[in-house]
Amino acid sequence: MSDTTFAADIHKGLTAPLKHISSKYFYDDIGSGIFQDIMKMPEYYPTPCEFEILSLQGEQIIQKLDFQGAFNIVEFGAGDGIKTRQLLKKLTEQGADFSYVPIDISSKALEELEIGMREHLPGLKFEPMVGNYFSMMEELAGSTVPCLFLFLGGNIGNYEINEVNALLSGFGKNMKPGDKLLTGFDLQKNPATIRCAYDDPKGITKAFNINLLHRINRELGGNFNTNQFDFYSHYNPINGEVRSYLISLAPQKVFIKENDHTYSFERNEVIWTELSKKYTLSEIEKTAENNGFKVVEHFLDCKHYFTDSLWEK
Ligand code: AVI
Repeated sequence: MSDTTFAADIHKGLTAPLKHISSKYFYDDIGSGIFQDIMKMPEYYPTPCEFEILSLQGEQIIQKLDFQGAFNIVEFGAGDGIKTRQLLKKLTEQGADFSYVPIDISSKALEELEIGMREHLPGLKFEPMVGNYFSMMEELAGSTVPCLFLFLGGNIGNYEINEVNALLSGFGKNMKPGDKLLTGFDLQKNPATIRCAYDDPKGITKAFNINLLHRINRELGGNFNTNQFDFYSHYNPINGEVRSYLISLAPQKVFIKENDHTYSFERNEVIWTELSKKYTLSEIEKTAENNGFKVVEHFLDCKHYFTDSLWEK
């Protein structure tokens, strides 16, 4: 079945002066599988760093929550939940009275998450919500139970600054005084370390990007010849931005049936596919302040590559 929003976004992106495809389209079933492979690559440090933070500093994070009685842990886009499970395990061991409320637009993703959680934490109160973040937060806003909101994995780095502010201020509007938000931010570090994480020698990240073209072929009846596109990723240590691109290797035309449109590409023309912004601690603090939050504490891994930053409304 074709998706009209996807088709319209692709048309808009491929007819813009700087061609682009939103990174949210990476995550069809195949792309999500490739992302799992990325997270296992030795070069992709964010996953083990955040795992370390949640495994070793769970107790300190819990102490800072300062919640009395029952509370909710609400997670935006939990993925496989392996990192979150480290924190939930600590809470369970301490006998905390909490419900885990993962929010996702995919009910399939939530069903898979539940299987993994139940296997490891059989007594967990698992109360999934299917929908978009803001409407689900509005539903939760009526409850008097304090909430810890989780936005982990460094996903915030994939948003441009205006989107970051819209997202965080939207979160803030739906939070009660005393509610907390724990957000994963990838930190600026040796540029070579970052470059290797986003341009791996086995070409897994390239396959992740090329899958966008396969997805257009599959779902929108495109005729991209994916051998005629390469992948290029660039880290700018001045502004902390990794920007990734697909590069057209030849002058070529691509027809997308769903849009009944032919798109032209020049040799070496780029399609921008992803922003992955790396932050400094002072940028994180400014971002919190600009959106009405107070930083409670930054929890960093031992290499200081990544932080889960705890904020209060
Ligand atoms: C999901 N997101 C935080 C990943 C990142 O690091 O920006 C997506 C990714 N793109 C390339 N490698 C991983």
